[in-house]
Amino acid sequence: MYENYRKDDIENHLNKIGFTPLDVMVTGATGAGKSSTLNSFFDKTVAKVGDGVDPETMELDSYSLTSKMRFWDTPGLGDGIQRDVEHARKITRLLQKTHHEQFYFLDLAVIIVEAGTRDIGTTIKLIEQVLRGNFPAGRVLVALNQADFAMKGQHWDSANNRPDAVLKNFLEERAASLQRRIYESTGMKVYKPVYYSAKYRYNIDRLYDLIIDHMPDTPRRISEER
Ligand SMILES: Nc1nc2c(ncn2[C@@H]2O[C@H](COP(=O)(O)OP(=O)(O)OP(=O)(O)O)[C@@H](O)[C@H]2O)c(=O)[nH]1
Ligand SMILES: [Mg+2]
Repeated sequence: MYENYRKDDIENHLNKIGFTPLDVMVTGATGAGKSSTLNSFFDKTVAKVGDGVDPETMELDSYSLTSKMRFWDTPGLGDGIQRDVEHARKITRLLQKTHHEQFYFLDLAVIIVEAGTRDIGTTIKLIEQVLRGNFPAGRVLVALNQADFAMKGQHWDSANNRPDAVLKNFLEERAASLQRRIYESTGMKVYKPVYYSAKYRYNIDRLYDLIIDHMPDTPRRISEER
């Protein structure tokens, strides 16, 4: 479904960068729905989804959507102190990976946050301890998943596969508050998060738009960053 979506926009951007594919890391707290989100992009099961009890993704896995765009699934933080240390180390290694010691490998990072929780401690920790210092702020995007369950399943209009007016309002406010809280806690300015449901494939195109609209047009040259 997304193989041909905004193909020209993607190609034009990537021509400016000068190489392909665009490497996008998907990150966030455990259980936020990173793997489910990737499955929605691909319209099939590519990444293993958890049963909601134990954390599922333990390693880094990459999936190419087209020859132009590649996604990296990562293990979520918030799953115990020792595991968090190991997972943070894996993610950091990916963030520091380079092409020919000239360019950094990753172009963008997307942080997935559960729409139904006000607890963004793990997200803040991820930004402060892993992303900040290893990755430029302008390349970090934030998205709220599980839009269907943000009010514990209430106000989800399942007949039309979308939130009703009450839930929509709630999600809008959540997005604005998340953007503000990230800035207050970390000093990082992010674009207003989009909200979507990986489970019901609601607004998946909005998430894809967020990525396409904020694709960088320069490579991350090592010498320029540090
Ligand atoms: N209601 C609802 N549930 C979802 C949605 N997306 C994911 N889930 C559920 O949330 C749980 C965790 O999903 P995963 O995709 O495994 O989450 P993850 O972020 O990859 O988790 P880790 O790999 O442990 O870091 C699973 O039970 C999913 O079915 C959604 O949009 N709506
Ligand atoms: Mg996972």
